[in-house]
Parts: sequence; C-alpha cells; structure tokens
Amino acid sequence: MTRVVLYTTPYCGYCRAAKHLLGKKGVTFTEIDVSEDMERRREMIERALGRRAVPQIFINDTHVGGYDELAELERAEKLDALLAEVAPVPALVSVPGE
Ligand SMILES: N[C@@H](CCC(=O)N[C@@H](CS)C(=O)NCC(=O)O)C(=O)O
Repeated sequence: MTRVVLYTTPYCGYCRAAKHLLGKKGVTFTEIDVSEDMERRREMIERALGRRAVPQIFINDTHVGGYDELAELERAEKLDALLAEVAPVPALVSVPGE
C-alpha cells in the first residue's frame, strides 16, 4: 500500500488543494496538523530539509514538497506512478527471548 503523509494546518488553501488532488486520485492519506503541535512541526521541518511552509507532502517517505510540486508531478503525468508504488514493509524487529 502507498503511504502518503501530509503535514498541514487548518486554514491553508494549498493544503486544501493538495488534499483535493489526492482525494481525486482516490488516495488515502494521513494528515498531521502542525498548527499547534510544535513537536510534529519540528519533525516536518527536519524531514522537509528546512522547509517551513505547509503542506509538506511525503509519498512512501519520499519528500515531494508542497502543493506546487504535487501539481507539477500530476501535470507531468508522473503522480500516478509514484502513487502506485508500494511502501516498503518496515523491517521486522526481533524481540529478545521470543
Ligand atoms: N508553494 C507552496 C506554498 C505554500 C504556502 O505558502 N503555504 C502557506 C500556508 S497556505 C504557509 O505555510 N505560509 C507560511 C510560510 O511560508 O512559512 C506550495 O505550493 O505548497
């Protein structure tokens, strides 16, 4: 399954546009509201290599960027392929004694 994560804030037109585009693609995504969660905002900035604007979009842990970049992928007909990629299964963790 494709893993799509969006860091957003509630009153953000670009966030709405990104969610609309992904919704049109029938994609399920996880939305992380960073408006009041400084820990997750820091996580977003770190994962997005210093970018502070919302949305920041990740597809299978690959940083896509904001809405403009997402829309550009769609315009270039590259978004469907990216969304069709299956997320790598996290490595199994062995529990000592089990
Ligand atoms: N080019 C960006 C624009 C994003 C943007 O301007 N987001 C606004 C909120 S809708 C924002 O975060 N502004 C505050 C900032 O840039 O730090 C995109 O396409 O996502």
